[in-house]
Amino acid sequence: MAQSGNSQRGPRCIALVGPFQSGKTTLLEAILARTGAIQRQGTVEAGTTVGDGSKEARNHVMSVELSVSSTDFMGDTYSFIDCPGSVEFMHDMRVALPAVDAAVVVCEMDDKKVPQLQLILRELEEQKIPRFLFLNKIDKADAGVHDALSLLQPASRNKLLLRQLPTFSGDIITGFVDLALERAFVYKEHAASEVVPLQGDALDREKTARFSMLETLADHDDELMEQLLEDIEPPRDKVFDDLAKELRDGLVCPVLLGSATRTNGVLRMLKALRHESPGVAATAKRLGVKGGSDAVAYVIKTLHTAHGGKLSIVRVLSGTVPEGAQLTGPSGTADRASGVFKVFGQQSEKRGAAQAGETVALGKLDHAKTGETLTTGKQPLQALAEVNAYPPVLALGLAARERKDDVKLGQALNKLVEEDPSLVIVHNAEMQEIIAWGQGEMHLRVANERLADRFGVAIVAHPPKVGYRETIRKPIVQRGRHKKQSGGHGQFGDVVLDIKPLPRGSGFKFDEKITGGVVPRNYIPSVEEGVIDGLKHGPLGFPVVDVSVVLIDGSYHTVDSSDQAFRTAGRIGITEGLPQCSPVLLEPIHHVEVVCPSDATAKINAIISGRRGQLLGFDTREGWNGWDVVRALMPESEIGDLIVEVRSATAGVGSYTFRFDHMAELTGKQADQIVAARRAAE
Ligand SMILES: Nc1nc2c(ncn2[C@@H]2O[C@H](COP(=O)(O)OP(=O)(O)OP(=O)(O)O)[C@@H](O)[C@H]2O)c(=O)[nH]1
Ligand SMILES: [Mg+2]
Repeated sequence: MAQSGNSQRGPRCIALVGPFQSGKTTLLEAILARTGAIQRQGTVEAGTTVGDGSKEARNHVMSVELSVSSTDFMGDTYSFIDCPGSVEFMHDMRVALPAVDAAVVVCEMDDKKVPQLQLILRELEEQKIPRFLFLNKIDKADAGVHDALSLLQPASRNKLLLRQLPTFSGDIITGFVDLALERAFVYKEHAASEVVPLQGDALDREKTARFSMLETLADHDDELMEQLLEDIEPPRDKVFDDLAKELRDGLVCPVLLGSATRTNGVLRMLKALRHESPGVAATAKRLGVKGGSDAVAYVIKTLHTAHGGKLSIVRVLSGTVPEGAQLTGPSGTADRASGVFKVFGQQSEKRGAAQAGETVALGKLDHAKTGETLTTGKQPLQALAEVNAYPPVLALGLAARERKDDVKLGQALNKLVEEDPSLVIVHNAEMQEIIAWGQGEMHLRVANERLADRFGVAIVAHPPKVGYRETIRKPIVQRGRHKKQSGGHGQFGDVVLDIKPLPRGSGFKFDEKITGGVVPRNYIPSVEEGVIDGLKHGPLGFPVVDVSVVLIDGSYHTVDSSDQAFRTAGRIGITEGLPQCSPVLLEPIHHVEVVCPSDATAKINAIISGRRGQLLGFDTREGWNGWDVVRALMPESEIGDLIVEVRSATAGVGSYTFRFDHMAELTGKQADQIVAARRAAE
């Protein structure tokens, strides 16, 4: 077996991914303890893990951003990217994936977490990332592993391939047989498993399971298929080569067993990575990196630390990045790397040049953004991957608690978005508010905490304002007259406006039918401006739409008339006219598409109906086994926190997108309340 010679594949970069709370951070801790990078294995409960080192992660006892830690194992360096499991923080994982050699998908035998597993596997499948499944929490497993595989298989597009067979003492899994090595082990808590003889019943089960593993491999290897048919025992090297090749080509997903808290199965997993996961050369090839004398690096993550300034965590895909390297980004601008750092959770330690395969942090690359490809060459490189954040689903209005912090808030938000582009900041001029759009409740909460703790800006948050409008239902002809005699020069403007409602969605139309020059031509644009001024704030307190105004009559004064006077007259005319036109409130209605696992569809329908939604129907979600898409029309005011209910009805995986559809009249008690609230606010 090819036990040696793996260092030719160089430093590895491995993502730890998987459903929420499946044990990724704990597994990283076990890996770091097992490889001697830390003396004692910490726990997430005690807040002592390397992976969840940030203040926000500790506070919430969950991962809220990715975290990188490097360690050495059997002569090679491995950088592990501990990714958050929550759907709300998935962008960190998605944008880091292009640079990794392989992913370890940490999962559980839990049917409730299968849709989330499917979501994550889908990302890996689409990005063509070789992946292992690490079936964690085996210490408390109560289902058979075969049941687990049939439970998990629907989440994966490629075949799950059981690499290890559990062995039991009573109902408790006490060890495993490695089906490739054909060797039996018993777990030792926080120590290497012990090899035991493979015999009796375990041997029989091993033969069956091994045969089924080989059959799966043989689906893609004719020679192996022949050997199986002819009852020839394939050489062990061939089995390992097939495992490595089929993993790399995305044909199979090997499944390993273990317990992160007990450090069981961790060494086996590391060995599987060592022997079977591709190295940086294969990853560079997958991404289409052309080797040459210039170094190429991919930015996995951007951090603005409280003290050290900006750090860009990169994977070097080819060449060498020395301290002080000039790195050119896609825009063609070059920055000088001020320091090359080894990263270990929250710690970064200065080190020398980084070689191909290594994952390090680079200091002060002012222009570098997450997901970009940098080069030591002069010419910018094409993007190796393009990972756009999912559209955000929840909005929050933000303001600095103290006015003096306004500028600081703006700067802090820029940095926050640079760290996490799945957060979108919108400056809404009409509403005069800053809106933070995020991936969910926790995502926005963590953003606020970062603003306060790391950037020192205390925030007051409020629900974002709904884009209400108003219109009229009846026409009127209204005079607007402005006359002022103050001191010398007076002001005079006089207009007659024919105000009429227009069909929904028409906006505002202005026209004139002036004859005989009763309003001189040059003043007419000012009349229109005055009308527009008046429409900004209708009788109910909102901008007025779907109105036609025709200037039909008026009068002027040779000395006292002016643009300003006619503008004022126009505003007076519309402002006095509108309240007599039976004004009515309009609310924005959006077309909403909710995606959810099919077993939650009925619940989603109920949620939509409960929020004044009009169901348009549902279909199976194209390309998604076991998922539906529900379409509806919903008022904007009801969409506000829709995601919170959708997530809780779908074990965290449901989501939605929306786009504006139309404005609809809103009357009755609800409208009265909105108008009253608006008046009170003014
Ligand atoms: N029984 C048992 N519990 C485990 C095991 N691994 C992790 N846990 C527990 O599972 C919970 C979640 O562990 P984490 O390591 O934070 O899981 P995670 O996947 O990093 O969570 P997120 O990053 O927030 O998605 C903790 O309570 C762990 O103690 C295991 O092997 N066995
Ligand atoms: Mg975690």
